[in-house]
Amino acid sequence: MIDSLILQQGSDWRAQAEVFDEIFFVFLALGTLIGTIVVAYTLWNVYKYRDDGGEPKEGFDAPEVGELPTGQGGPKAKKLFLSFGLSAIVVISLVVYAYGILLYVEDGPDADEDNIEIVVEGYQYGWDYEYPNGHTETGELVVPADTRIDISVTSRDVWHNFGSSELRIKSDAIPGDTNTNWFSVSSEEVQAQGGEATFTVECFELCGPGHSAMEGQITVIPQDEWETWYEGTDGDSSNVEGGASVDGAASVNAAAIGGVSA
Ligand SMILES: [Cu+2]
Repeated sequence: MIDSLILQQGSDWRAQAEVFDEIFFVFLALGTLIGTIVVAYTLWNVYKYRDDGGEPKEGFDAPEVGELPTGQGGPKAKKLFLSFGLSAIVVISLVVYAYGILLYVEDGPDADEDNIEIVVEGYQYGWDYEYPNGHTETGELVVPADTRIDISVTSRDVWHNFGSSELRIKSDAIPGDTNTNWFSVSSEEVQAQGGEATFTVECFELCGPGHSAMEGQITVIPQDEWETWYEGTDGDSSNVEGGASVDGAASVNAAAIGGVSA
């Protein structure tokens, strides 16, 4: 089970939300399973070794406080080594599994350079977004579906923290420093939300009296709609070459991204 989960990440893009939900589920399921076994085994021993008022059985080596378990009838400390060994296997498996999957979260999926880089700048009390062509938006970040969005998060006044609970992303916004993160929303999700998926952005660092109202929004729309919108934005259009060539680039982009996610 653990192997197939790690391998799965190379074959397809997975949103951070999906990865974190999976880690949460794996830890919850294993914790519940092991907790049930430990509590059941404890209760069983409480019953088995209860004081029923009778005399102890012949040759029974009763455990004493402070003494290592001896493994009744078997090699010394058999149960101790068994439980220690099983615990070690479970813990090491979880560490390897979680570390492997978190490396994917760190690096993100391979976007073949079709990613979009957005500079996010926090201020008291809101968010500014700068697109590759120099266009800026305040409050609402509009991005295309099925695309890896790379964000560089910084601040122009005090410490903030840019995050979206629904997307499971969160990055410190520190003046003079830049933290990078990524997210990607599938077109299936956009369709499920009626052609436009919206996610609330909040500040997760107490930054002043307006902190609790420091909200923004990430809006994800279909790729073709986004290309049209992006062409219409002002600012330095160095990355958008205008006219027919943009349509050409857009369809090449869409084909390349389709190929990656297929
Ligand atoms: Cu803030």
